[in-house]
Amino acid sequence: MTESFSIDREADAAGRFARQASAFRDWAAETAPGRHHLYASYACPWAHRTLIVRRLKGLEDVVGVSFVHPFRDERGWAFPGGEHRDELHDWDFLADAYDATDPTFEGRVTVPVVWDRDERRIVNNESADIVRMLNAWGAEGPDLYPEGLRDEIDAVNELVYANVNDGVYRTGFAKSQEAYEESFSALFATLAELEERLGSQRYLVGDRITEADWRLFTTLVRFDAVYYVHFRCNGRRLVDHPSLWAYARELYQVPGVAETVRFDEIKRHYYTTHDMLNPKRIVPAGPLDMDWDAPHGRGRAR
Ligand SMILES: N[C@@H](CCC(=O)N[C@@H](CS)C(=O)NCC(=O)O)C(=O)O
Repeated sequence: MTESFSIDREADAAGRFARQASAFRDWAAETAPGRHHLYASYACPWAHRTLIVRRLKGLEDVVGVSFVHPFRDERGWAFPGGEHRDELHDWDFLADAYDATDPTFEGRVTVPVVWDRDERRIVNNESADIVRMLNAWGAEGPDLYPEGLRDEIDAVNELVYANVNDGVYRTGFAKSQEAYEESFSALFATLAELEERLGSQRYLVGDRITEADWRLFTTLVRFDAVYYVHFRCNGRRLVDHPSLWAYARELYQVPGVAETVRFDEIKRHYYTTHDMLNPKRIVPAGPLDMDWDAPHGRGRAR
């Protein structure tokens, strides 16, 4: 067993969780039906972005997808069968894709991954790149990274990534009280800032939904079910932020998006996979008070 499969998490000397950099960052400017295949997990917020963009850009018949099982042990993401099988190679583990691409790869095996069937290798395993490739490949649906808004989208992404997307992980995987409090404060300060912003505008950037919104959404949708409890992000719940909660419901209700949200897999993954946080692997039954289909009321002038 290599070190790369350790379940424990990396941390710096002060106990701060440090996410590894993605290893495969090639850019595929175009695709052809069946050429690229996505490896994803319904549980993972980074993979979730790519599933949403694949759906919204009408790429479901162009880019195939295989789903890993939500439970992950020291062998990494697996394809035990049924709904969770590798549609292309019948591999047992996602590590096989990394191995086939670079036998010397020693990092953590992560989702999402875009596999190139012609070149028989991973092209890219960084969700930020993958959403942009999918956005460029898909002829349908809105442009999620429009030319004139790119600087502003990049700026919002940076804040949301550091303090919210990665922030919940840094809070949950902190190995010291100081590291925990540092990311906890940044997380809730940023959520307060976003709450205010979304009180006066409908979306994060401009007057339309962009990739910035989907990148925030996949963390928000997991917040009360997982991060509030499992990662000790218990400052406030999503439902305690009226604008953010209505905004998240609006995004959830965009046609096609709800089908990408699998609360069963999300909860099962987090609560059964991180034994250092939840050794008995009991999956909390709540929340019981969130109606994602309730009217969001975001269309009104503000
Ligand atoms: N920067 C990567 C991060 C992906 C990532 O960390 N994915 C997690 C799942 S939520 C993973 O596969 N973790 C496996 C592991 O750490 O062993 C991206 O955005 O694509």
